[in-house]
Amino acid sequence: MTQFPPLRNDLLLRAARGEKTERAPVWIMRQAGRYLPEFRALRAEHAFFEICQTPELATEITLQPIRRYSGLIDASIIFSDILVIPQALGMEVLMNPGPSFPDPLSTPADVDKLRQNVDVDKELGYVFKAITQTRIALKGEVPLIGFCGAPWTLFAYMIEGGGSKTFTKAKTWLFKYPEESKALLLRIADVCVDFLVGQVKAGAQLLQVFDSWAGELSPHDFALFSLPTLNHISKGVHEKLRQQNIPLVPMTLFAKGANHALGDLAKDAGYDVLGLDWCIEPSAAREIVKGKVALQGNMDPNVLYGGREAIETTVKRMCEGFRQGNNGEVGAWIANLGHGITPGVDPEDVKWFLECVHKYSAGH
Ligand code: 1CP
Repeated sequence: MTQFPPLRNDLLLRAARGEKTERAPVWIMRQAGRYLPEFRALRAEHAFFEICQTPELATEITLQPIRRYSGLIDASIIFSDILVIPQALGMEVLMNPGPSFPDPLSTPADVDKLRQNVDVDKELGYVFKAITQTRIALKGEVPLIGFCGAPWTLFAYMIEGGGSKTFTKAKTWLFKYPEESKALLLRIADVCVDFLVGQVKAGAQLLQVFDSWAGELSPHDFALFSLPTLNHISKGVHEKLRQQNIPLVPMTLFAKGANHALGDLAKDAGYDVLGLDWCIEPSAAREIVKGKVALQGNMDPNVLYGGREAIETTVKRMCEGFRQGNNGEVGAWIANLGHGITPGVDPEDVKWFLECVHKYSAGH
């Protein structure tokens, strides 16, 4: 493995391992993206997946928020997308402006069209290269997060052919072809395992699994279709890293909208950190997970449109909330939004959000 510059800010990793920290580490989901003028300038010159597939460009964009918010932001996340796994499975994905699949999976017979054995080094080696280059370029300023989409969320894109409001096609599969659906979900999960292990080998210091559409499933169906694949990923990653004598890295699960499952996820899903959306009070989440996992989140991203006063009041409340619960025991917490930042936010308001977290989270 490459020798990287020593890490100078380990707040994120300490909090992810459940340690109390002098203040909450903070980063922002989708922090390298369209709200940044420097991102839009580079994006105007290059197609979306061209950036993902060109390590120099992916590194540059990953570093943009780190440069702009130097000293205020505690993690970087590699610039890529969850849809690189469907691409590795042989599907065409366009970005215009949202994701679209010209040839989605219509029936279980279409699964035969997918690549049988995905060699992640061959298909996704460009992500690994970008990770290694980014770790070097970061010079140890903050840790680098690797990520992938969760099987249910990727399954939904592969069948819907893009985003959806109702998920009718993906759910038709679940309810009409449950066994075929489970088999496809596990096939995706196997690629997730190899992809995440490859990211750690390349230099990722924490891994996050995004189950963005978890909340579209009933609690029963989440437990039946998504949870087993999330367990499979955490177990598989840990096993493969151990087999190869590679130190384990913390793992975060962001199952958006699945707050009903927090207790089960904290008990034995195999993740160190659970990401929260804004639909649960931090103190209530603390009560549910006890001290078993660290928590991440959870300000409504739209508060960033509300002006400085709204941001400050909300951050202050959030900090107080994460301090409460679990009988007053302060547990580990990584400050973040409850979902990705959106394109219209003023980057100066983001700076204010970060400053407020620094100010009000002391003691975590
Ligand atoms: O034209 C553009 O520039 C496209 C905008 C964009 C960006 C900046 C897309 C298209 N993806 C990304 C980067 C991205 N996507 C990152 C980069 C690292 C970071 O800074 O965080 C990450 C982690 C993602 C993950 C991702 N992609 C998720 C999971 C997180 C979430 O927000 O729920 C999902 C669901 C996607 C799919 C996707 N890719 C892009 C868009 C617009 C979407 C969502 C579309 C939809 O609503 O279905």
